[in-house]
Amino acid sequence: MLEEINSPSDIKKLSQPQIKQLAEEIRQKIITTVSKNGGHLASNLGVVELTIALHRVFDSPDDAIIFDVSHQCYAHKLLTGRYARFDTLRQKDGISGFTNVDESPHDFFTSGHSSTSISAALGLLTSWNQQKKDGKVVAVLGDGALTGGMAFEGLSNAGQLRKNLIVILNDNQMSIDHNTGAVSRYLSRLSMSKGYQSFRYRVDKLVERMVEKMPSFGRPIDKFIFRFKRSLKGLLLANNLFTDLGFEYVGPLNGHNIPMMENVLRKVRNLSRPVVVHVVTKKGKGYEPAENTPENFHGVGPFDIDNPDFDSGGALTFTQAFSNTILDAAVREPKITAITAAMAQGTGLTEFSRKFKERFFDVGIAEEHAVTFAGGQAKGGLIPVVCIYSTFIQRAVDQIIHDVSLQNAHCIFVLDRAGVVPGDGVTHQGLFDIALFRPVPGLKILSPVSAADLKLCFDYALAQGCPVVIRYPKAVCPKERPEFNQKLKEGRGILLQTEGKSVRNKYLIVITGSMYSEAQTALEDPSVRSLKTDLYITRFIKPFDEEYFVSIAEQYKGVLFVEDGVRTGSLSEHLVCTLALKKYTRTKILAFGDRYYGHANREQILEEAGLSARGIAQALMEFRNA
Ligand SMILES: Cc1ncc(C[n+]2csc(CCOP(=O)(O)OP(=O)(O)O)c2C)c(N)n1
Repeated sequence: MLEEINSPSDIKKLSQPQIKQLAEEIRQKIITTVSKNGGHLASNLGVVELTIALHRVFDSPDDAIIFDVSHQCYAHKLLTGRYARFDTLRQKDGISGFTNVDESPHDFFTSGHSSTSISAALGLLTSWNQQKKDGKVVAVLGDGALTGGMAFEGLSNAGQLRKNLIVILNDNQMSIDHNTGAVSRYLSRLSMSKGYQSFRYRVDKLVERMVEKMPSFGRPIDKFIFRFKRSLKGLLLANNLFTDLGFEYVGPLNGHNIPMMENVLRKVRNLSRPVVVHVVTKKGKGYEPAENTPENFHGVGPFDIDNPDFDSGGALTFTQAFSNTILDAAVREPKITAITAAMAQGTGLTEFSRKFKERFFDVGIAEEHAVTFAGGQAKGGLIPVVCIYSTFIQRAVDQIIHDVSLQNAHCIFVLDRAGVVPGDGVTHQGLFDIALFRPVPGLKILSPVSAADLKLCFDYALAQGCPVVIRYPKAVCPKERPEFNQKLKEGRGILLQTEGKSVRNKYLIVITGSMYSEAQTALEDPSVRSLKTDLYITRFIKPFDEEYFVSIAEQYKGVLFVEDGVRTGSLSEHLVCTLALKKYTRTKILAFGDRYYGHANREQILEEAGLSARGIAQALMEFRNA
């Protein structure tokens, strides 16, 4: 049946038994595709019925459905004409794992970062209203996304503007891991009150009837009556957070009961005020392993459906290397705390959270708060280690400048997924951190090359009295070399020399730590090998010992810079200028261009940007031939 669905209008005519079958087909399609391509499984399985109900009641794209983060948009994609391409999910030139404005008119926002849907939806609705365009706007966000401050900024503004914004709160009590924080506890209390909704309805009716019997005396009295109604209702039933902010509130509803949800959605469609529809769903619904441990099926690589097993096969990743590093360090240094913004597993903090419970803080999807909270902890004498993906720290640039660096607070920022991020696409690449943080005074930035180097960098960061950023990629650590164990010298890198030629006849490749494997592979290319090229691993992005570097670099026949970040604002660009001021101009830069890079695997993304092993070898050859 799913094959026949080309647009949401095709599902509007289906009977309820057909709809049930459709939901089952969507689930199977999601499970088989994600098992092959990887992707977000548990979140998508949880919203199949909700997505069907939304598309039966609303008329996308005349109405807009905006998914928060949008990692849960697979059923939406399958119902909006992307079934035929669904097998290409997250693959190069295939469809994205998130909503993407370039992909379909049904995707109103290119999303990937959390807690933005209410603001985006409210802006769209305001725009449509001002242009007298009909059309309803729905924001779908999870209870995890509701822990993000931006969601509350949006709610506050929506409560004030009083437009018919429809907010669907998809409450599965899970963020990636179990949701944390007071907001999460609050939602649990709401969803436990089973008879609440019908009670609320009866009280509403009763109050309306009482007020109708009162005579009208014009505007001031109307205002008084409105307040009277509110307080009477407030006396008879507890208002909740949403009603207090000016929203109607409906729920909690069973998010797997399509007819019931359709019924409610049809009613809220025509309200003249903002409304929150609180829907309770089961993350991972329909696939037992994901229902049992949804945290293991949030974002996954390919897996065997009958026997899922996510063992990395023994290869040490940077994430695991960091996990070991912080565990060791925390035993030695009791002042260390670890802070995550809902990414304990992804950043390698699960073990830390078990062993050092009282020193571990999952603050929810609240990167800005995480950073300022760390600033406060540091000022109080602790050494907070804030673990956030490079792409998500973008949110907290001001907090790093204002609340940490300006205070010279001794915080350590560990940026996982720096550089190229496979699979997730434009919203998740970690290409901006160097350019964003290099200009910040008082901040040190390190880019370790291996697991041993990561440990050295971490120990160095612990010994500083100032903020330090450590960035590394989503990748397996390269094989150790004795040089990687060299003690850190502030601002200086690691020089790996080839033998056989004088420096004047050699080329130098200068890399950020994450580019070591590709540079090394390039150097093994037979044509490049004959060039006798040396490698300088910068280790430090900042501070950088320029004098020392220039004294080395200017001896070479040419210097090729390879940096896994955007070129504008890069370290490479700065060093090329530094060398040029010394009248040395035989330089070339390989870095990411002034555009966004989509979903593909690491090699493909690097290839596209010219930074693959092949790209490096080619640049070196062209350089020589120039
Ligand atoms: C700013 C930001 N921080 C972190 C993430 C990583 N992340 C993706 S989904 C997710 C959990 C979302 O939970 P919820 O909104 O409840 O949706 P569910 O997956 O449970 O449906 C997190 C933390 C993100 N996308 N954006």
